[in-house]
Amino acid sequence: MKRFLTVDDIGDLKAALAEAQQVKKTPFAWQDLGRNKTIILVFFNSSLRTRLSSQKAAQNLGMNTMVLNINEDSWKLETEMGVVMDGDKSEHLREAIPVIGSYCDIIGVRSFARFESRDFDYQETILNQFIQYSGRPVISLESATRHPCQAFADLITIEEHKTVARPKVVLSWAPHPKALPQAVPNSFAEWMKAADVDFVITCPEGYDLAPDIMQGAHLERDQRKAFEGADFIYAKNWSSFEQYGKILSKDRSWTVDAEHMSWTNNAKFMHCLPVRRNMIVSDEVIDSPNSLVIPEAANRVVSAQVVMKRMLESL
Ligand code: AN0
Ligand code: CP
Repeated sequence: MKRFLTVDDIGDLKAALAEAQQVKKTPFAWQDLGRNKTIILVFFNSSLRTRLSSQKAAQNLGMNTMVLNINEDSWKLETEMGVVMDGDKSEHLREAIPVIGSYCDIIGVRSFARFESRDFDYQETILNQFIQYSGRPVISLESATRHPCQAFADLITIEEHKTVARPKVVLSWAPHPKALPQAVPNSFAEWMKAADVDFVITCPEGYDLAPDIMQGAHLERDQRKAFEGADFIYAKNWSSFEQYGKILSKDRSWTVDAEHMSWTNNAKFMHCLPVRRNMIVSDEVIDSPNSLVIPEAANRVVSAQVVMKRMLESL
């Protein structure tokens, strides 16, 4: 595996899930695979889970890990091509990326949507530069439009907790005070469409995801109807794709509370975290026995380890 950005990069999902089960059962079985290998994790944005689960996954595989927080530990980086660098940016990505590549065998990058230009974000300008100039396999640790390590962990969690062969999985928009990227819902939708589940998206007008993401997903505008018979509720806020990066609603009637959950088939509650309590989900729902947020986060080690293992195997 040379890159991990979308669901297409993982190949057959059944095989990936079987591998995830193996990795979870015997996490230290591949300690030799990563010996004398190094992964560098580059963060343009904050992280708790991605940072720690990636480090843990690398450690389980016997790899060395280095973490670079751009703007905090390093020079401020210029990302535009062809500019006169007379501002506050001391170094260009064009040099920084191959230098980082020269110190490691695998690179992980987190670079969120910037919301300055939909084209810049949706063309994955930053991530593609890492792919093009590093000479190393690249893992997306949440790019402008995708969060594949999260979606893979979500799929593993659904597989572990489902009680019917083909569960109904609902991705529900929920309110949030700040404009958030579409990366998590994009990836979740992409992975659920590829998985053996009945997948429904519910969101207010103006919050439809990109057309290629919506295509093949069942959209139900009425949140209550969407929740009826659901086995899994996956809540997430995202900003508008149409009116790119805008907050069009903070309607708290979309907050997932006990009444919302009463419409479901005793559904399990999921969220990628970090979550704002009583905005996205009420205390009683996230604290209930049906909440999977902690095992879901724990599975981030498993998804990251499968990806890194496959990359090490193809070095
Ligand atoms: C980010 C997002 O919504 O993309 C990261 C989620 C994993 N969330 C926040 O910035 C709160
Ligand atoms: N879910 C997730 O990616 O969390 P962090 O932003 O803390 O890494």
